[in-house]
Amino acid sequence: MPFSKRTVTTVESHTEGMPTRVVTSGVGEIPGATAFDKRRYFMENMDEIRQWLMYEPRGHSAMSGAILQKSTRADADWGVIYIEVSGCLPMCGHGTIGVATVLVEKGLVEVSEPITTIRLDTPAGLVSVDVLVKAGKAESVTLTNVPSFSFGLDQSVSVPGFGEVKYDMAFGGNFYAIIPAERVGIEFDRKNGQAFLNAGLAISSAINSQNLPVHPQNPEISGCHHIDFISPGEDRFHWRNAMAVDPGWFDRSPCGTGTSARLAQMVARGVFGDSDVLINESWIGSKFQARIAGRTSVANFPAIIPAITGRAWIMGEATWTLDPSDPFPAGFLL
Ligand code: PYC
Repeated sequence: MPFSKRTVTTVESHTEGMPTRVVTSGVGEIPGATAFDKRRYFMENMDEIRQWLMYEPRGHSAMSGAILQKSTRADADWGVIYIEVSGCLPMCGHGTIGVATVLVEKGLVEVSEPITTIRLDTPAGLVSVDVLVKAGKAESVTLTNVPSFSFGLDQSVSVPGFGEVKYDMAFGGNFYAIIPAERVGIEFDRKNGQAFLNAGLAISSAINSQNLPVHPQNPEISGCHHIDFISPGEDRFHWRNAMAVDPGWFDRSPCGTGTSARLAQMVARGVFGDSDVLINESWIGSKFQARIAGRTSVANFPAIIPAITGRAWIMGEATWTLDPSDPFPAGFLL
């Protein structure tokens, strides 16, 4: 490839409708003693790679991906740095399900049937996944997420155009503000997508300026960029969500870290127990199952270990090259 300034290979997957572009080669080893350090180094020094792969014309306004790395810890098989249009999340549930599916189906881990267990070194900590494998195919993935906790029930901020808005703040690998859809006066219907995105942006901006959430053990994890508008489903353990993400897109999957946060919030509200199973349905109707795999604490916060089950599919493989004369080496967002 004589005109290429950079070449990266990817496996393209989607998890319940949400893309995970899994980078399998070409980025090299990102410097850092831990996955969290690697994420910081990548954000400070290599962000043009994220923009190049996530923004248009190679990606789109809701693009998401993950870069495979060597693990920085002896007890993990692979390291992962999550990338998306909005930046680099410490943890991404749908991305983890996509990564696990790619690792199994592309033979990047030793596969055993019916369950292949993979341990991932993520910026948010060690995450273990159990992949249900049949005839070499990853049928579903159950991810045991980082400890998730309710950060505060009945919080409130003043939001231009909406007045005082009450929400519950919970952490599931990222911070989530959880708000019943009817509270913002918007009918839970796809035709109202833009209205939910506008409300989500206004609310997250108000939260980040008036009541910034900061992780009690890692102050570098702060801010709320995900607003989880929830709506009841068929029974008390089936919920629908419109997950509005800065700078204005919906998670197409039910959102793994969001589902973890929601579980922690339901536990804090006393409406979810150890033997219950939550069906969390995305804006496009795809579903994750969630349950409590254990209990722990994070600083002074009682926490749960969520287990989230979902499916991912490989759609293809790509080799991305950067022509030095390309006018959009870092892409663009409309
Ligand atoms: O599945 O955790 C998730 C996620 C975060 C943002 C988009 N998906």
